[in-house]
This record gives sequence, C-alpha cells and structure tokens, in this order.
Amino acid sequence: MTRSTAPPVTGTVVPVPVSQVAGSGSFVLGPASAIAATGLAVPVAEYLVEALRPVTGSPLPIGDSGDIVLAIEAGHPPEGYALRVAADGIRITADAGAGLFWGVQTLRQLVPPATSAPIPATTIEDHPRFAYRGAMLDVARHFFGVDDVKRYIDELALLKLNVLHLHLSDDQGWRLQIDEWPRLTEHGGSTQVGGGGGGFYTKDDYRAIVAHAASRFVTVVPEIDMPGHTNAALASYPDLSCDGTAPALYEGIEVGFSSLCIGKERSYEFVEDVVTELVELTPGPWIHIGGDESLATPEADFLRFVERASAIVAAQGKIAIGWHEMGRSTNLPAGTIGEYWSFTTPRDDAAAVSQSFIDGGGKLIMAPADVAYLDMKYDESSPLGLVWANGPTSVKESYLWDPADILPGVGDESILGVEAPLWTETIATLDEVEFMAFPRLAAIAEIAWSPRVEKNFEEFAGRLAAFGERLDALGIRCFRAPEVPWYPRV
Ligand code: TNX
Repeated sequence: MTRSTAPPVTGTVVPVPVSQVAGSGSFVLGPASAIAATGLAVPVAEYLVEALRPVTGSPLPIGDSGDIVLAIEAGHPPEGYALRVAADGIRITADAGAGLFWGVQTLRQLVPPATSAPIPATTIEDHPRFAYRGAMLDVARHFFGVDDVKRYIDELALLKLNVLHLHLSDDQGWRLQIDEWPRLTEHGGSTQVGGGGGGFYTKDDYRAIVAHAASRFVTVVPEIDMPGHTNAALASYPDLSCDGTAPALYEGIEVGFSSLCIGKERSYEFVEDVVTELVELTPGPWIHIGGDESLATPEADFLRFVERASAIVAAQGKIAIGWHEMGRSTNLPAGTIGEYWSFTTPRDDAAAVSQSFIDGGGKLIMAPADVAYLDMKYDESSPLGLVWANGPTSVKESYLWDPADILPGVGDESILGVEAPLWTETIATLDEVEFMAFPRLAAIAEIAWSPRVEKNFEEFAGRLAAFGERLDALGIRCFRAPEVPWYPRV
C-alpha cells in the first residue's frame, strides 16, 4: 500500500457523514474570529473554544455574533446537524445540543491539526443510523480511575459514540460503592486480575463520571453482572452463596464458575438494593444486569433469576439490558434489550435466544465478538489481548461487517445500536486501552453512525490515516496497523 504524503483536503471525516460536498474557497480562523451562540448552544460553544485552543492559542470569544455560528434550529433528524464552511464563516445548526455537539466533532476533524491553515469550504448534512452507539469498558478485571474513564469518554465523543457501558462487577472485583452492602467494595473491590490493589468508585466518583459523560452527550449504562461473574460479591457476603461460605478473592481469568444462590430470598434483597442504588445514580434509561456465561447456575434457576432481576429493574422505571443468554427466558419484561455477543455467523442458540428480546417488544444491541471485541489481538504479534473470538481481529475485519446482516429477519428496525466491548483481562492501563481501541473503535463508530453503503476498506483506511494524525495531536495512542497508509510522523 502506498503512503500518503499529505492529508487530502476534504472527505476525511470519521465516521463518514451522510453527505459532504466540497465548496469553493476556504475559511481561515483569525485573530478576530468569534463564536456566536445563545441558550442551549452556549455549553457546546464553550467546548468548541477548548477544542480549538491548540489552533487558536487564546480562547475564542463567545457572544451574540461571530464568524462561527452555532445555532439551534428545527428541522434536523434526531442528533443530526448541518455544517457549512464558507469563506466568510462557519455555521452549524441542529435541533438540540446533541446534534450541535456532533457537528462540532466534525468541525474538529476539518480544522487542520495544530496549525492555522485554511479550512476548505464544504457543506455537510449528517445524522446517525443508530440511536445507541456504545463502547463498553470492563473496569472489573482491571480497575480504571475516574480520570481514565473521563478521558475515554472524551475519546468516544470524538467518534460520535454516545453510550459508555461500564462493566462494574465481575469475579475479580466489585467497583461501585453500594451503601447497603459496604463489603462489596471494601473487600470485593480490593483486588483485580493478577492482584495489585483493585479499586472502586465512591458514589461521588461515579456521579462525576456520569456528569462528565453528560457534558459530552454520552449516556452511562452501568452493568452489574449476575447471577454468574459474581465471585467478588460472594467473597464479600457469604450468605449470597448456596453453601454459605465465602470463596477467596479471585485474580485469575477463567469464567463461568460463580453464581448467586438462586433459591435464597437474600439474593433478591441484594438485587433489589443494588438496583435501587444504581437507579439513583443513573439518569439514562438503561440498567445492564449481565446474565452472560452463568455456567455454574442450573438452567431453571437461571431463568427464574433473570426474570426476577429484570422485573426489579422494570419496576423502577428503567429498561433492563442483558447479554443475549438472558433471551433464553421468554418472560422478561416487555422492552428488555438484548446485547448480542456471538459471532457474525451466530453460534449455538444465539440467534434464537436473541429473537426473544424482539418478540418481547425489545431490540438488540449488536456487539459481535469476532469483529467488535476490542480485546482481541490485532495480529499474532499484538503484545496484549485474547484470541478466543476468531481472533486476531484486524482493522479490516472490524470494519467490513454490518449489524443488519447477522441475524435472519433482524434489520435496523430491531436494532437499537452497536457496541464495542473492551474486556480487560490483559489490559491494565489507559495507554493499553487506547492501543486496543484505536483504530478499531473508529470502524465500529462508523458502522454505528454512518448510513449503510457498499464498503470500501481502502477508502476507510485513507480516512483513518487522517484520523490517526488527529489522535497524535491529541496524544491518544493508536496501533499503527500495517493495513492503514498512516502519514509519516512529524
Ligand atoms: C467473554 S462475551 C465474556 C467476558 C470476557 C470476554 C473476554 C461475554 C458477554 N463475556 O466475561 O471478559 O469474553 O474476551
């Protein structure tokens, strides 16, 4: 593959917009540049001021008039925006703050990185294909502190992803303070894979994450994984296990060996308390209750448990999400969402059990492990990651699939969105998170946002090269996959 020597002038936005037309001339940010914004547009303008600081030096003023206009105007699709760059100014319009914010993300990608070079004139109309565009971070296998999570949220926003799913509990750790059950974090949060401290979020920490996410139009989906993946909870409260003894804390990476005791009423008091406290912390509509790989739970018990746990969520006015195994029950509350994690060619009973969410009036989040799992190695030489899901998973593989091609009869109308999970058995630092996520997260974001078209990996790889330069400018680590014609580093 040939290496580009200079960035192309237009057509480099990731995810690719619904339409982009080149204009004539260009706009130059100058000393007199200013942002015009009022009302709902002001916080987005303030964000833009900060995003442009590396280019503008001093902060652009925000007022009633200016050559960069952010305006709320009716007539755009949900989260959609229009953006026009002309010689005399820039104008972004949207129905609400979210659309403006996504328009600002596009503008960031149009401004030449860290220079005051002109921005070529262009007109863009854009809106997302799916309402749920997610990334999952497993903070249970390895713990990631508040600042790391905030930074990952900022990185999701660059790609117009609007959901951060936090996997808050697993065998190796319980990461969220629950007032009624303090040992969950005191004991259950004290370690992680390989040992070494672990950690947890206090409620104030968690509120800070949720607030930061909201400022980026990102919704946080908390997941407490049950009834399996619960060794940390059982180690903290032995009465949650059937034999009443506490297992040791676990620092390995096996799955499928732990289960809450389904027959004990105490287990449901636990679920009720945990869900109640989660709901208090969650402005978004969804609470994820896991349900995957409960290999140590007998089938009848599993069904009974997921029915009661999802009913507890629904009774509190939230929508339950479960990994697709929960669809083995046909008695989940109407509207329960399934998260599909089997392969692009469904294995075992994954297609049938996923269908039961749709039959129950819900939808699916598509997170096929063989293409969307960011913890798969990129290639044999990747120092980090796993390979069980048909891995390694190249950037090209992460790009060349479509969520509407996986399950028979399951098209866009039954798909809530797309998610890229990052499990962290082998990932311990934010640098490593970024290395696994970039550039594949950009591929998943494009699948979630952009219209379905005939895909051309070479074309995408060209845009990724431009995106990589922006990641460099932002100090975000990115794997220099050999499939992409990266620009030479300056
Ligand atoms: C499967 S897929 C899991 C996780 C692991 C992951 C590692 C799914 C819902 N569960 O428990 O961390 O594989 O790739």
